[in-house]
Amino acid sequence: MVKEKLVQQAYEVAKERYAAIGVDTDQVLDLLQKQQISLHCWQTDDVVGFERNEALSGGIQTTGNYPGRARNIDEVRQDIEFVKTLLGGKHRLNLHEIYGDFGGKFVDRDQVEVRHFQSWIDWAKANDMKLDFNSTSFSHPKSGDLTLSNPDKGIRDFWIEHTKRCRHIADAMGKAQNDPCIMNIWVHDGSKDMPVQRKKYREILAASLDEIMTEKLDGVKNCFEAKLFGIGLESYTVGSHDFYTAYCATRKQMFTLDTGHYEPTENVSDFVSTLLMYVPELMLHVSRPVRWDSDHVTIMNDQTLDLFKELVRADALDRAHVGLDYFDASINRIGAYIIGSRATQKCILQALLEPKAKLREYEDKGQYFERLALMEEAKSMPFAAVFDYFNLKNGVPVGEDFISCIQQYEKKVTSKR
Ligand code: RNT
Ligand code: ZN
Repeated sequence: MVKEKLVQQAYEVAKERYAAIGVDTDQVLDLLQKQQISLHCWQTDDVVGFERNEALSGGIQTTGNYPGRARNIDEVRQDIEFVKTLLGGKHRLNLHEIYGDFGGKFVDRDQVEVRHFQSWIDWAKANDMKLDFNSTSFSHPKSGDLTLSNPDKGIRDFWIEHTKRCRHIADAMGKAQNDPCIMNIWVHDGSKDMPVQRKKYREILAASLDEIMTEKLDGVKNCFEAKLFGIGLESYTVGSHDFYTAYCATRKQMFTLDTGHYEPTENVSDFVSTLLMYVPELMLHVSRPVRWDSDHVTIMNDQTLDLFKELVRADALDRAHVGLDYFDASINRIGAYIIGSRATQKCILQALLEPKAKLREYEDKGQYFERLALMEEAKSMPFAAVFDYFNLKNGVPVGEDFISCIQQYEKKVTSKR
């Protein structure tokens, strides 16, 4: 009770402080309330899925063996249902094809059907969540180094068939939820050492993608994820940033920007404004690279803040779909979920609380000292009071209170797995 009162009082003070710099916190809270985050199902089980129960391939890797990994579809659902109770707002669930409900049978990737996801569609409806989807070209005997860009027609056709089927599944999800399902296409295709026919594989990839996209399906919106390199695929990535920027621009498709897929010294936010000029929408994979695309848990760091600030400054937050993409197996996986989702919300909130109008005015007048000064001041404005109030209003734990909730869940559920 005491805490509630303090949170309310702090919010009232914060509201006045923000009003003084031209920011309406109630309006911002409405925007944050509507901002959905697509929760990546793969944080629950280290990207293993239910197909063959094997560790990852395809140049990505989880490290750590903290106990409590979700081992089956019921445990994944149980974890997501719990995660939902700790987050303010309404969120989506992002599934990979390997998380299908295969009923204990082996279903190869070129055989997957909508019916393998019917129980997810029903579950999502019952839990008031919308679904997003991903084709899965890694962790399979035919994954190798090249999938959709493979010169071997047999292998290429296998993956084309898989991805087409995934579009049908996503379409069914979108239609069932009356809102397009965002389907991401990421293939790890690349090479450990220097290929001499770089153009050839890129041409094949573009042709495969064009073929996959021929059928018009209203329930699905596709997005294409670019990458710098994968483990064991360091010298060449077929679907590089320039490849997908050009592909998405010419095909008018959504581009997936994963914050782990850039050089450590690059600031991802710098790519946003250019992409927004030439592609219709962005899908974000909010992650945290540490020295490489390590997929550490997202935190409220400068990179993530800058990304959302850039989107808000460009009036384009509504053109971005926010998703998470990290997989940390070294700490409590549910804790990792909440830390990353809440950090993302905090970054979005801070971006929305920036005194945008005033900053633009200073810039237009060439008042650069004033612009920098206000930017700096905005950083230490009481945004946390607004975030606490958001959580209070949503009836979810405020501040560090979520730690004990996760400890209880661990005691009762995950430690028994
Ligand atoms: C890999 C990509 C991709 C995957 C997920 C599991 O580097 O970021 O998005 O992490 O599809
Ligand atoms: Zn990603």
